[in-house]
Amino acid sequence: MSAQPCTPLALSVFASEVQAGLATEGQKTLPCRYFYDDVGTALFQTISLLPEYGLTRADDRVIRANAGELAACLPSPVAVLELGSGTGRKTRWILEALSARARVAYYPIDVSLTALQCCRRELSDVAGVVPVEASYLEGVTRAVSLRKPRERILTLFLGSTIGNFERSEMAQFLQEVRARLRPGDALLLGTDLDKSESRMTLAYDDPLGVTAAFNLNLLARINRELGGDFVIQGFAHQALYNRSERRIEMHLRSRCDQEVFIRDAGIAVRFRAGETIWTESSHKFELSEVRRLAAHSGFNCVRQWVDQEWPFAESLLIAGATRV
Ligand code: AVI
Repeated sequence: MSAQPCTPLALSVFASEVQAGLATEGQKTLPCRYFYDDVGTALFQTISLLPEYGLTRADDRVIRANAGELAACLPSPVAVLELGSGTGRKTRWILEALSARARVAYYPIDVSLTALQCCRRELSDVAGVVPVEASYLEGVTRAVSLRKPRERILTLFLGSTIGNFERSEMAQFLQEVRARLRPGDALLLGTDLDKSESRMTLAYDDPLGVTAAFNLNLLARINRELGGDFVIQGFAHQALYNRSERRIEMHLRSRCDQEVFIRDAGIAVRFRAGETIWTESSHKFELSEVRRLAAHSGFNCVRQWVDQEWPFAESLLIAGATRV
C-alpha cells in the first residue's frame, strides 16, 4: 500500500467521498484507501514491523520459501504485473526465481509516483521495470497491451489487500482482472487466514498505539487536506472482531457529543458520544473459500502455500478458458 497523490481531481473525489460517508443517516463510514498519505504509509510500514502484526512478514516468508516452486508452475517467457507495488521487497523473490530462466518484464501498478520510483530503484537489477501510474484495473489494461508475443502474464495481488474489499465486491474485482487476461495467465493472490480472536484483536489494537495512530491519521488527513476541524483527541481507535463476517472492523469512536466542520466537503457533522465512523474491514479467509472465490471469478486455483507461524496463504490462480 502506498501514498495517493493530491492532485486537484483526487482532492475533489476525496471531498465528495468524505461527504458521502459522514453526512448520511445511519453508520458513518470513511474509505480505507485514504489511510495511505505519506504519514499513513509510514505508519503502515511501522505496523508491519510490530511483533503483534504478523501478516506482512508471513506474506514475505511464504513467497520467499516457495518462489522457486511458483516459477516452476509457470511457462516462459512471463511478464509480471503487480497491483499496488509497495516497496517491492516480496516481489524480489519472485523476480529472482523467474529471471533464472529468462529476463523478466515487471510492471508495478500504483497511483503513487513515489512508490513506483522506489520500486524501480529497488528492482531494476533483477527485471526490466516499467512503472505504470494508474488505478489497478486501468493499470492492468495498460500493462497487458504491452505484452510480447507468446508472453504469459503473472499478476501479483499480495498482502491480503483483497481482504479490505467488501466480500460482495471481491469476486467482481477479480472478474474484472480476469477479463483483461488470457486463458493460461496467472494471478498470485495473498490472503490472511482466520485465526484466534485474541491474536487478531491484538494485531489491530497494538499496545504501542501505532494502529490507533494509523486510524486517527485519517481524521488528521481530512484536517490537513480538506480544511476539517476534527479534534483528534476527541476520537478513540477501536478494533472489533466480527465473528459471523470473519473480519476485523476498525472504527473511530467519538468520546463526546461534538460537531465537526469540513470546509472543502461543505459539511458540518454531529457526533453523539459513543457513535463511530467505520474506517476499515479486514476480512479473514478459509483456504476453501479462496478456491471458491477463484472459481467464481473465472480462475482455477492450482496451488496454495501456507505460512505455519502466522496462518497466511498465497494461492496460484490460472485464468480459465471462459470468463464469468
Ligand atoms: C493493507 N491491509 C491488508 C492491512 C490489513 O491488515 O487489513 C491494513 C491494516 N489495517 C490495520 N492494520 C493494517
